[in-house]
Amino acid sequence: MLILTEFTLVLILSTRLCNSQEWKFPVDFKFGVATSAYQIEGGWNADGKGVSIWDVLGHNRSVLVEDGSNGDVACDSYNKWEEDVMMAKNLGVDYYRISLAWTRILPEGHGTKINPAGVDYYSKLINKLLENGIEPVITLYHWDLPQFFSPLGGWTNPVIVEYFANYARTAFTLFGDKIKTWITFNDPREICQTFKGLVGDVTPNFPLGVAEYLCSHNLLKAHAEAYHIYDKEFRSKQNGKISIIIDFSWSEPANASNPEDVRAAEQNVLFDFGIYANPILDVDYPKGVIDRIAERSKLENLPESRLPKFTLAEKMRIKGTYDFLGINHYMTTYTRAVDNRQVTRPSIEVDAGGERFSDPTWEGCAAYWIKVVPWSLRRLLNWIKNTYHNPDIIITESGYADGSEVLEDDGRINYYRVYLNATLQAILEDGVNVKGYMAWSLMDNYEWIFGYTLRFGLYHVNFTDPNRTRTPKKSVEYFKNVIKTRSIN
Ligand code: GBH
Repeated sequence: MLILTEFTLVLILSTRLCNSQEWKFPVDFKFGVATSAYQIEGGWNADGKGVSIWDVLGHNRSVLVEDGSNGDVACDSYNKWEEDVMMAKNLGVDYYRISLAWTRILPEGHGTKINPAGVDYYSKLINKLLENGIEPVITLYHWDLPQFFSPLGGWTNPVIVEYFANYARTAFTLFGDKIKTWITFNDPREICQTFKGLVGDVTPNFPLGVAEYLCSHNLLKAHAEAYHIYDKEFRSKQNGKISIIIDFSWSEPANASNPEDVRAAEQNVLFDFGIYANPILDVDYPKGVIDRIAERSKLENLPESRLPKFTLAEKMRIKGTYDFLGINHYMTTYTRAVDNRQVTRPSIEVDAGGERFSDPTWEGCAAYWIKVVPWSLRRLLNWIKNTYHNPDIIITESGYADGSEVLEDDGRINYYRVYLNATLQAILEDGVNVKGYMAWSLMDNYEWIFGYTLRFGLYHVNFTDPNRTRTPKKSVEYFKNVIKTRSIN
């Protein structure tokens, strides 16, 4: 029996390796590269652009940034966009995913005063991409909130829902005739958990364990409003698709035969991912999240749960607001169950519970949170398939960081090789509907609070050169070849 099993395994493996005809990306599978506005554009106040919370952080509180830098110039894509398009074209990608700077379109963040130079910038970029056979994928919100909303509490204030809806409608009106794939938000988890719905440092009295949930609540409503606006006012003329991107960090039970660890890992998945995905792909927050926060709130002697409640009408308005699901994936941890019934200062981390750690044998990279653990991508794709009726999925970000100016980036090549292979396994062996894969990133860029210390690019950018010269790294040839042959080598 054992011999037979091994034999079968050898057979499967050799079929997979030898019969490369089979081990290929399906014909409708698309490849892409991704960037975001604040991370590449620069031109922070060019031609009438308004100020965002990241402009303010970069100017006034750059002590929070690893190298004290900001995105004032970044990759200077505000001027060098044509070169960016040529780089994407050289790779042979189907998609180039960019984000719009809200403050370039509506400098005040609100109202109807549109900045024509901003519209012109994105129109030129979109047209150039289309001329070169590349589909622009547009993210409306990749973290650069107009500063106007900051004193109001950013995403923790429900007034933001209407303002975002206004911005979304403006973007659909301006660019929708050329855009087939829209994304409302990039990574609610980062917006609401890492940055607490605002950005940067939070005061010692900041209401953690409340703010994160207010942010999620408003963000989900804003997403749903944008979806319905598109659906009702634009879809019939513009024929595009719209969805959200949710960051998925996978938690694996420390000991899979210990039910407590299994439960703790599942709870982490619900707090990291399900809390944003479930209201959209199923209905309401996951039961595990609702029950856990209610239980903790009771322990804290609160009259009601810290998790806000959706009305039935709100639940139905959010349910189903996706045409596919966007996933960013970087992080894997093990989770071990710990006794955390004691009352401490509330936060989403404490609510999520468990203790996370990584396996010291996992290969790392310059970004401490990224480990090369490709089976975790396959697991989370299967988790989505099984939990949410096998939706169409686009992996909208996946990538690897170097901490120095490496051009022979073999670590990155290996990363893409094994993660693309895990994607193929999920598609061909598990039947997950993955429709695309976008590398983060087209080029080295401003990595938020890590400044320019982490380099995620397929192309190197020289940040000390006023020209911001781009140079292909070795991974360009690799990724290009994957796209050309539609197979991994
Ligand atoms: C993506 O999100 C972002 O969409 C993209 O903009 C970014 O460039 C890319 O990741 C690479 O990081 O010390 O608390 O800041 C993933 C978000 C952001 C997750 C940084 C881990 C570090 C933890 N990542 N974060 S913290």
